[in-house]
Amino acid sequence: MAGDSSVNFNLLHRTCKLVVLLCFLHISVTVVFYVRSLDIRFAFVQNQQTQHNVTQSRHTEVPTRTKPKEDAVKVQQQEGTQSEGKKPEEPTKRLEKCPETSPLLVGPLRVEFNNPVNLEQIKKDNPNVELGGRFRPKDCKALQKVAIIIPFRKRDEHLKYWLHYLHPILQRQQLDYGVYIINQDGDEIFNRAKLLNVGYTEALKEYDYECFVFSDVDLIPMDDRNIYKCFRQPRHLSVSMDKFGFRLPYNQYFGGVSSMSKEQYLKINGFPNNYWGWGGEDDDIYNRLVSKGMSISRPTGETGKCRMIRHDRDKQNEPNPQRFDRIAHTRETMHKDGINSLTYQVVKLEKLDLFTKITVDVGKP
Ligand code: UDH
Ligand code: NGS
Repeated sequence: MAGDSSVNFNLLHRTCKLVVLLCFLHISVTVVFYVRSLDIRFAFVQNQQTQHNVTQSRHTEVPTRTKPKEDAVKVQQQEGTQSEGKKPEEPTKRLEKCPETSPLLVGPLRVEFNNPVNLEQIKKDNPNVELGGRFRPKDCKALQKVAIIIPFRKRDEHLKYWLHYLHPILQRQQLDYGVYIINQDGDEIFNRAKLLNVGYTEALKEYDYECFVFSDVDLIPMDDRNIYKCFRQPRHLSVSMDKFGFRLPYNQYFGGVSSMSKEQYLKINGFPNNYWGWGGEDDDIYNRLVSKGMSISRPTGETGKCRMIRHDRDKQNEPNPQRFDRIAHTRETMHKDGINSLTYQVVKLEKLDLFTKITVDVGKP
C-alpha cells in the first residue's frame, strides 16, 4: 500500500511540475508577443507625431535656416536647370508661399515717443534687415514685393521712430520689402506727391516691386494686423489717427498712409506733380481713383489705429492757396499731369543700413 501511494505521489508531482513548466512557457511566449506589439505601436505613434510636426512647421515658419541668400540662389539655379530639361543635382528646396495671415503677428502695440531711439540700436534690434532697408522672410516666399515710399525733408528724429517701430512690424508681416526715403534737396517749397512719384520710379529701377506703400514719416501703426501690402482696391491704411480722435476726418480722406498696386497706380497716371506746399494732393489722388472707377479699401477702425508724432508746421510747406482750384479739376488734368510728365534729377543715392535714401531735385513751382 505504502509503495503504491509513493508511486502515485511521484506521478502527481511530475505532472504538476510539467503543468507549471507549460504555464511558464505560455506566459513567456505571451509576454514576448505583447512587448513586441507595444514596440510596433510606439513606433507608429512616433511616426504619426513626426508627420504632424512637419505639417505644422510648414504653417508656423519656424526659423531654422541661416543662409537665406544662398538658398534663394540655389532655388533660382534649380529653376533654371529644370527649365533646361536637366535633372537637378539635389532634391529641390523650393520655398513655400507664406501663409495669407502671418503667424508672427501680435495685434495691438504700444507706441510712444517719449524715449529717444538711435540708429545703432535699431540696427542691432533688426539683424535680418539688409543694406538699403531690404528684407524678405527666410522660411517662406512673401506674398508681395512691397516698396515703402516716404516723402522726406529734415525729419530725422521722426524717421528714427519710424524705423524703430516699422522694421519689426514689417518683418512680422512677412513682406518682401524695401524702404525708400525720398529726400527733397534744397530749400524750395515742399512737394509731397511729386516725391512719391519719384519714389515709385526709383524703387522700380531696383527691384520688381508689385506694391507701393506711401507713408508720411510721422505716422506709426498701433496694430501689426494693419498689413502694409496691396489689396484688390487701393488701400487707405491710416484710418484711425490719434490726432483725429481715432476716426476719419472725412469719408474721402486718403492722406497719411496708403497702398496701391503697380496696376492701380498706373491706371490713375500716378500722382499730381504740381501741388507745391501743404494740402490737397491726397484729395487729388482720391479723385483720380474714383474717376477710374476704383473704391477705397480700409482696415477696421480698431486695426487701423495709428499715432502721429506731434510737430510744428515745417518751413517751406505752407498751405497751398491753389489747392482748392486744383482738386476741382482733377478729372481734366490727371491725364497730362502724373507719372507720364514726371521730371527730376537724382542728386545722391545712399544705401544705408536701414533704408535707401534718395536725394532729389524736384525743381520749383
Ligand atoms: N515732410 C517732410 N518734411 C517737410 C514737410 C513734409 O519730411 O518739411 C513729409 C513728412 O513725411 C510728413 C509728410 O511730408 O509726414 C506730410 O507733411 P506734414 O507732416 O506737414 O503734413 P501734416 O498734414 O501736418 O501731417 C501739417 C502741419 C500741421 C501743423 C500743426 C501745427 N500744430
Ligand atoms: C484737408 C486737406 C488734406 C489734408 C487733410 C488733413 O483739408 O490735404 O485736410 O489734414 N485738403 C485740402 O486742404 C484741400 S491734417 O489735419 O492732417 O493736417 O490731408
